[in-house]
Amino acid sequence: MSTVVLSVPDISCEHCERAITEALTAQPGVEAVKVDIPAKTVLLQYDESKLSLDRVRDVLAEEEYPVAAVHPA
Ligand SMILES: [Cu+2]
Repeated sequence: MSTVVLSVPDISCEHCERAITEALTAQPGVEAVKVDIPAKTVLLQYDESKLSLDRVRDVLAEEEYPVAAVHPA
């Protein structure tokens, strides 16, 4: 299991939180998603054998929330 913090500058409200949470939890291997609206970050816990960070970036880009940076948690 890996945990990362994604910086997503376009997060602004609870709608963003819901859209991101739903998009990520629909992916295989996602264990936990926690959106921090004021910090504009997403804490993501996932199984790296089932999901790649490239895929995570693609999923969020499709939702119009591009990932600006990825930090180890
Ligand atoms: Cu929003």
